[in-house]
Amino acid sequence: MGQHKWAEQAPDEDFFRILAPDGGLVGEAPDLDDATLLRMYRTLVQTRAYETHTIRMQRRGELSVTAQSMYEEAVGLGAAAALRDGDWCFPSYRQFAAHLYWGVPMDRTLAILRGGAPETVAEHLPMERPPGVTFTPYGVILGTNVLNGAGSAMADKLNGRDTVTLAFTGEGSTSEGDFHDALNFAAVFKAPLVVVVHNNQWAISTPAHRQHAAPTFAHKALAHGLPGERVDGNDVLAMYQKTREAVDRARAGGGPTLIEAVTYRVVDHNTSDSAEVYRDQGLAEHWKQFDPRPRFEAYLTARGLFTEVLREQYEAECLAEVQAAAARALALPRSDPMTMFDSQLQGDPGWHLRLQQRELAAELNGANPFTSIDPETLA
Ligand SMILES: Cc1ncc(C[n+]2csc(CCOP(=O)(O)OP(=O)(O)O)c2C)c(N)n1
Repeated sequence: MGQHKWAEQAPDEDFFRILAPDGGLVGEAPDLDDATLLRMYRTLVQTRAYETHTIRMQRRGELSVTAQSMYEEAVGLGAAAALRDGDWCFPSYRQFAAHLYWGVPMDRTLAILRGGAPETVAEHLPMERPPGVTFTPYGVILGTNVLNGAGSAMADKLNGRDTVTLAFTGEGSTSEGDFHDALNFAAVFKAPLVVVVHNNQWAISTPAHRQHAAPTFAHKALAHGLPGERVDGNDVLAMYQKTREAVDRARAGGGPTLIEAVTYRVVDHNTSDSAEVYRDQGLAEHWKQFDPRPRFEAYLTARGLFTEVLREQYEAECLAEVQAAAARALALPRSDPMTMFDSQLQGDPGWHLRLQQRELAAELNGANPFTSIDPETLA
């Protein structure tokens, strides 16, 4: 039986943009100093080096699985650059550029991909807030980090802090109940939350038009009564500008904003996926011309900031950084799989988790988890 391939629908180009695809200015550039622009550019180079290396590590069996943001790095980067020290970021698994911009050590994200200790969310969160933006471990369970982000934003509001929370989610994840619970709650209580919908048009093998019937993902803001923006997700400056406006509004008490970042998943969903099985790869090739990096380079060139020598210098530095981080991550002890049940829930986790706990213990001891446990003993 042949595999069905969905026909794709090109997204409407009616979105906010500052840089044209060739890097020329079509809007007013945000007022960013040279050091910040170069930090943003270096993060683009760093993210690509990091992701290229993590794929190599996965192929060598050093990581279980990893997702990439290659060709869509501007979403995480532009949005996160609009935060300031003390703010929070709740990323999903496709915004490594956001982590890297704020200096989250690469070995920390590599340890998560590797199943390295520490295991629990609680252990990953620093007790003392570090300088800069605090990142939660990236959310793989779709929709949850938007809900958690809404709670975090509300906590800051109730405690009188002027902190803003940025949460990312994929366009497929907007079909999860958690996403709507979060927007509804945040809008009613004016939580200082900015939600970026990273619309790369594919939720693994489901194209956006088979997944929801609203005209755009930004329209979901209308139903919940908060501002919605649609932005060119391959334009670093546009992502920065619209997120900055949303962050400033949230900090001033104006409540949440939803931003749809329109981009395209040029690469596979993750290292366990083969996109050519379910989609026509011609469009992926087409979208490579909107790569945010040469576009930003053109802007930096016009500002007298970019040279080939600088790019080569950054590439060499970033490769050395990722190799050093990989060596540190490989040296970390593996976490004990049984600890995944600790610190997640208070009190009795309930019979179903107790069953899973015993099934895992049986499997680790070489027994068949499905025949060696009598569920009746768990009641
Ligand atoms: C609650 C939940 N259901 C299903 C999955 C399996 N899953 C992982 S990624 C994914 C698709 C997500 O697509 P999208 O939100 O568009 O994000 P993208 O990966 O394209 O960035 C699915 C269904 C999951 N992680 N969590």
